[in-house]
Amino acid sequence: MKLLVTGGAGFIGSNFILYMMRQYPKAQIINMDALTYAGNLENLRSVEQENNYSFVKASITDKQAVDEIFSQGINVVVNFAAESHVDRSILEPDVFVNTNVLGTQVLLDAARKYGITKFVQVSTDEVYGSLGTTGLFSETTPLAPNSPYSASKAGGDLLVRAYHETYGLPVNITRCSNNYGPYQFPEKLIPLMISRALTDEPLPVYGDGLNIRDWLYVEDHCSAIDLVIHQGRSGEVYNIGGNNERTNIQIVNTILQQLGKPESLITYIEDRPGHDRRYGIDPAKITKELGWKPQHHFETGIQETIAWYLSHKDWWERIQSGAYLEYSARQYGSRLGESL
Ligand code: NAD
Ligand code: TDX
Repeated sequence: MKLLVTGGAGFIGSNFILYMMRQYPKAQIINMDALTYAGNLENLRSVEQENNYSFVKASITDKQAVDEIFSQGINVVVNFAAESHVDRSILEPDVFVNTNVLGTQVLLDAARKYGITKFVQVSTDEVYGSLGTTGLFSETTPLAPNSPYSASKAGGDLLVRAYHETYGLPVNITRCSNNYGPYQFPEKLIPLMISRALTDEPLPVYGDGLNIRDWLYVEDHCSAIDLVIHQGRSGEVYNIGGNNERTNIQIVNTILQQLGKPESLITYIEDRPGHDRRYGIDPAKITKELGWKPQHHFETGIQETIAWYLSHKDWWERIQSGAYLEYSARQYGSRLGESL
């Protein structure tokens, strides 16, 4: 397998590369990432010297760079590259459309030209919009995105679908619920609350704190994508989720309890515009068809995750100070002939 992972320096992409290198020591893995603020090569320090791993700094919107990489004989593509933060999409939608829609189309064109055997589009449950108090998202739930982020992800998904229907490209789309685990950028709920609680800063909870997310440990997402690469039926969508619905305030309280910090840190602030009330995934299709099962229980997974951020304080402090960007420049700047 010669695997192209786009967005491999981000949270899920870097966990996926580490997972695949453990599972398939003989696979060639190319990580292509534009190294936006969310890309952190420090996540991949443990594998950067391996012969079967390489890194290319490039944007998925750059046709020439993408063509050059595909011309090396890639056979599988997993597209993680995206702008991924809902709040940022509300402030700056254009970069979301550019990467998540147009960038996906650039990759699809190259995948077509070079005849790849599998294109996996890593998407999100947010494309389905918001649930009421009952029901779950299935693969046939109509798309109803509510934020510029989720609309741009839905746009990417529709192009992937169209390239399958029109050109017969062998694709799958995966739609996963909220991930948690090591290396998540500290702008997202769990690492943000942990890092702020540890420094006794107020914890900003949007609205009434009763919005519900369905949490999945990142490694369980990785194992699901691995199965989709190898066994996913061409053209199919697979929802991925572990049936772990929690309100945001439950998550924040769990973090406070484990860190021994007071509830007085919680500060309710104005709600996120267009804030989806509830997400919940029905994973019956991937469970039945591909035999996928999550290995991590939420109660232990969240404890381990909090412990990871506690023992990797230097990792998130280097992000907060911007020092992680210097590492990329030192590690790859000269090799790439540019200053990152
Ligand atoms: P992330 O923001 O941590 O990482 C995104 C990565 O993509 C970064 O390394 C960034 O540098 C890179 N990138 C951004 N624009 C690029 C471009 N134009 N070209 C190349 N690389 C670019 O995101 P994440 O949380 O790891 O999410 C990865 C994927 O999974 C995204 O597609 C996201 O929509 C999807 N997803 C995330 C979650 C979640 O809970 N985090 C859940 C479901 C789906
Ligand atoms: O400071 C905060 N306060 C707060 O109350 C932040 C950052 C979030 N929240 C709330 C908003 C959401 O209801 O917590 C919930 C989770 O927020 P995020 O971590 O921003 O995630 P979400 O908006 O649910 O989207 C995530 O899951 C689906 C990822 O960021 C997406 O990339 C993925 O597609």
